[in-house]
Amino acid sequence: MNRKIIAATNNKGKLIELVKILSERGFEVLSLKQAAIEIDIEETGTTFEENALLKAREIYKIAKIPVIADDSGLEVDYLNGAPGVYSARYAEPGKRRAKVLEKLQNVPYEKRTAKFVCCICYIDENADEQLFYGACEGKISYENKGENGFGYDPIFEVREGVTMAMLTDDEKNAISHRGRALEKFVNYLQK
Ligand code: ITT
Repeated sequence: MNRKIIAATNNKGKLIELVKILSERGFEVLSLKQAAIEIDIEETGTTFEENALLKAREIYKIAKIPVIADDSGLEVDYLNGAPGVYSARYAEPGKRRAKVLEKLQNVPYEKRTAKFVCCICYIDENADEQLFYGACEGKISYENKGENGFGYDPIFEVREGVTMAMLTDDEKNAISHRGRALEKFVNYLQK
């Protein structure tokens, strides 16, 4: 199987993960840059699926070849699910993790539960649309730890004392919300 697919994202961290996971499964993944598409899509949806659909449709309209879009975020139980769908806009760049840590100051460990969620939207060569979901449960740490990954990874503990940013790429992809959603996508195509 060698299928060409455009990854409809401007997020470098996501792109690296999408390329790694999908190229290992026989896909040829093109970035927006490689597809010569320069666009900043306004995410007007209020749910992960709405935004994933919106991004995939916008790129499919331009490229007319299969597209995959990822809408994802961090849901913190103590914050009633925030930052959630607004994870990318929760605070100024570079200040988002600090904002979560500050809001959870003095919150005991057992109440720091959170999950990463991901909705993948795939549009195929016939313009058929499919959605796939993945989640990864964990806890918010008390401080940043680890250098790998991106976004909220350094404050998301997958087990006590170990953040997502302390895992290797392969370890993250095996358990992450994105890895799980993509696994479902790959299984769907193999059926
Ligand atoms: P595109 O829309 O161009 O794909 P984006 O960064 O705006 O890029 P989202 O709207 O889906 O993407 O925002 C998701 C945010 O959630 C992202 O910016 C990160 O801050 C966070 N996030 C998602 N997946 C993550 C992961 O695997 N590790 C850490 N943070 C993640």
